[in-house]
Amino acid sequence: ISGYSCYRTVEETYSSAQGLVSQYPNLASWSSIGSTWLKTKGRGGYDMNVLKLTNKSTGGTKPRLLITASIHAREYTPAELSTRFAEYLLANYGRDADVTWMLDSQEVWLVLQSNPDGRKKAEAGASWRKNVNDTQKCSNGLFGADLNRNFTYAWGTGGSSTDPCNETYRGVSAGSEPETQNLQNLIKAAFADNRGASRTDAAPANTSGVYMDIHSYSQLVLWPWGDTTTAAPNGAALQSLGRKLAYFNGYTPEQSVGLYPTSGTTDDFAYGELGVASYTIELGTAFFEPCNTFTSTTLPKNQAALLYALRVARAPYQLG
Ligand code: 0X9
Ligand code: ZN
Repeated sequence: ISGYSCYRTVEETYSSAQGLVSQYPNLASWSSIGSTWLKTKGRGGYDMNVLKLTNKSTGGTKPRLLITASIHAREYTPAELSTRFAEYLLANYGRDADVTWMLDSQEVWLVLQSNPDGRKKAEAGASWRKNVNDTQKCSNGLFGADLNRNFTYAWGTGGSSTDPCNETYRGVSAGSEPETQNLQNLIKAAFADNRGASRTDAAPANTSGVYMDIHSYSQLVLWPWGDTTTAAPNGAALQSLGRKLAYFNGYTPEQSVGLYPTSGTTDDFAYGELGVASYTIELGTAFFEPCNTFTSTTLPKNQAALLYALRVARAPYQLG
């Protein structure tokens, strides 16, 4: 559509990522994290992939920033922002001292398209949010599970639907969807050394890593919990970094329940299971906005926020 040509399709996103790996073999890798729902059924579908960025010749376990983008199919802006962020980091390695230091000492893992089956339906013209699991038929046509209600931590504790035809359908069981399982395994791999934060017990102050799940839209920076107004045990530190991120992008920072109650979400899983500093960013003012406002506003403001998240990923509860 004219004015929106900046949003790469699933295939274009994947080929851009593969192009980066060929261009920067010492800095980038691209690997499958598993199959989408359609692929598990042999009905087409996709591999889900992670793009990992770091200087491969400097070793040791490095702190990580994990970004998942566009888990909701019609939210195009997050995938494009994340792809541009990867391109920015690679293009500036060896040129910009800050970027060079960050890729020498830290890692960025990006899932640029977190719901490629759904995204394909959106690209075909549907206003699609969920995955495309059509096991349960829907007269309204809105089958599928909301992947951001299907994660296993405190699944089904409010703010999700038991109706398979509802846009916030939580799935038949906790972690039932292959996309959820692939993303949960990746989150666990990224932050394997961490221990979880329980409802009452904070993650240690020296916990490393930052997780960002990027959506559109509403101009928000959100952090756990989503299913209770009680502050998370690391709430003060989560709020401090959340407010700092909001300085960069100009958005409103708040605990996610303040938007509306949710459960089974990405960020509550990452924080609850692994104690990692976890945020949901809601970009901009539309699922996808005209390319001129994306390029002039949403991209630079949020690139700055992502760079800050990467800068503090070695100790977000202390540096953030
Ligand atoms: O409802 C959602 O999943 C998110 N909004 S969206 O319009 N992109 O669908 C907000 C989720 C906020 N809650 C948590 N992140 N826990
Ligand atoms: Zn969303």
